[in-house]
Amino acid sequence: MKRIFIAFVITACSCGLVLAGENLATNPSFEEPENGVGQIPDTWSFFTSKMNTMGLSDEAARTGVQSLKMTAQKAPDQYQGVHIILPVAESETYSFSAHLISNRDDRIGGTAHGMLVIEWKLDDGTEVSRTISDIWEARSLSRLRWEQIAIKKIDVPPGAVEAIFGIHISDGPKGGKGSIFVDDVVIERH
Ligand SMILES: [Ca+2]
Repeated sequence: MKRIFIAFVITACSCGLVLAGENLATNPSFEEPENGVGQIPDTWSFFTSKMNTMGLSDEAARTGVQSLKMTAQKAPDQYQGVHIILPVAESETYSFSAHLISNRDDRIGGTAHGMLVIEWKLDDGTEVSRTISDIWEARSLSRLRWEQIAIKKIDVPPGAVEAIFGIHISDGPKGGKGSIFVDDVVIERH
């Protein structure tokens, strides 16, 4: 009986079924690649308006030994971030969260701010809509404790078949300075 049960579990996982509460974010703690300081985390893609000033760091970690360090570009109106893309379907509901902390040695400042964003896409790549978390601002982000930022239980909009889950940082109208660390991303399907 035990053997049959194990076989069932393996089958269920191999065909892509997702159990409730499973974290769909790949490389969620930014531990891959190992010894990856300065690199873009495995399975994540980056985007930027100008410079790429993001990369893995071992200066801070909420779990494991690495996090994603996101540094302001020090110029007005610049933005950048990382994202992963997942297939979605109508009738599904998603939550998306991450933990952030300001770099105590190079505190985030200026007009820097950021947010989590889910971009919902149609089959032809057209954006249906986007869901944005509360915005964190440099002046209020702690350098002493990790804070969670989250989008909670959002229904997939009609027609969407793909979602881009992004962690964004913007320099704001006067430019930003300093850096933050991001760790422990969770994407859940409810
Ligand atoms: Ca980590």
